[in-house]
Amino acid sequence: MEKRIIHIDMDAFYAQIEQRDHPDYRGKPVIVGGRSQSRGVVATASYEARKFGVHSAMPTRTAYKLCPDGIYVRPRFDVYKSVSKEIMDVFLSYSELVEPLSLDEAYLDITHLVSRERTAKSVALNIQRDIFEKTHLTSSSGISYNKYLAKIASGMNKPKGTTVIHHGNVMEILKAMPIGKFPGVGRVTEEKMKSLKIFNGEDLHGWDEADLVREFGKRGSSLYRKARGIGTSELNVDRVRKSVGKETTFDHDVNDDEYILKVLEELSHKVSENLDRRQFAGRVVTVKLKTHDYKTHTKQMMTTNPIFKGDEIFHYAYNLYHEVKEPEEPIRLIGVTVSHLEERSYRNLTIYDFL
Ligand code: TTP
Ligand code: MG
Repeated sequence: MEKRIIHIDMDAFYAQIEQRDHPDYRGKPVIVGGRSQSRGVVATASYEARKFGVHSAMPTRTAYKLCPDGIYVRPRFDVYKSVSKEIMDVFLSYSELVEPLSLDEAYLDITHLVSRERTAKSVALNIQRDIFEKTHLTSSSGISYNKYLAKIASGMNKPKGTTVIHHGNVMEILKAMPIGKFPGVGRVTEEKMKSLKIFNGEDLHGWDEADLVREFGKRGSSLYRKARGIGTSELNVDRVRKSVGKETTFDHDVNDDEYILKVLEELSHKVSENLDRRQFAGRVVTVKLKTHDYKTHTKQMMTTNPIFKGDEIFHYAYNLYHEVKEPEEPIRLIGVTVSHLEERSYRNLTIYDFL
């Protein structure tokens, strides 16, 4: 089955954060980077500064000549890292399958979230909205059926873009693309391509695989495929979240069953919301509690079918609670987890899911 991959990339990441945190920088050319006098380079520039020709990796000295009235600031990596973490949390609330590429960009496999009623594009828009609500920062997204096309798409309408590359427009986009913009084509390769009269995707498309391999070695095959919209959709995911759990610590030790069960019911519904969002269901329910002497007790149970509804989770949690809770012992923490997760349903996707 064909996958649905989203590539998300924050707009002018460092510079946008500086503008967010310093309202007087907004709407102005902001350049984040090393010292202007000596060897420093530009990390990034706001879109206002880019109009002057300033860009990443340019010596700050050069930037200063192009844009003498710009606001030059030193990077605050701690802040950027904590924002990056917030973004990552948003991604993980949509999919287990997230491959971060740097602080401000990642691939997400959202195949399981797409249906007739819910397009991949609407999922991307929701993610961008959530990022904005959480961080007050804008991002751009690209949606396609493999990774490199999703990445190309996210760069097509920056800033605040949401761009889909599907089977109906892929060749048109690739053929018109300057050869230097193809992923994997650096400065040196670009020059060689041009000397071979390959200026864009259409020129590249005209070459045989064997000829490309002769000129560019192994990379020739990859370029041959890239000219045709073929690429991998497998994410490199090292950490897969295999369970969803919620817990509450009480202000003081509690021994009121009615009250504790009410909390447990709320937690069950929160777990359900999280599972629902990612279209997952699980086969094992675990209840955990900590007694007043900080000892942890857990009890788990296998369900007959994968479950995800709040009431179902609570049904199991209710029984488990009565098995694990000692009547005389007050507790200070209660939690419920659903694990052994699986995707709720698969269906075949078609080109129409993109539209
Ligand atoms: P990018 O995503 O490449 O750039 P950007 O987010 O600033 O702008 P946009 O995506 O809208 O084109 O890089 C993310 C951050 O990484 C960037 O804000 C600063 C840092 N960075 C460097 O420090 N040096 C570099 O050469 C590049 C390219 C980025
Ligand atoms: Mg970016």
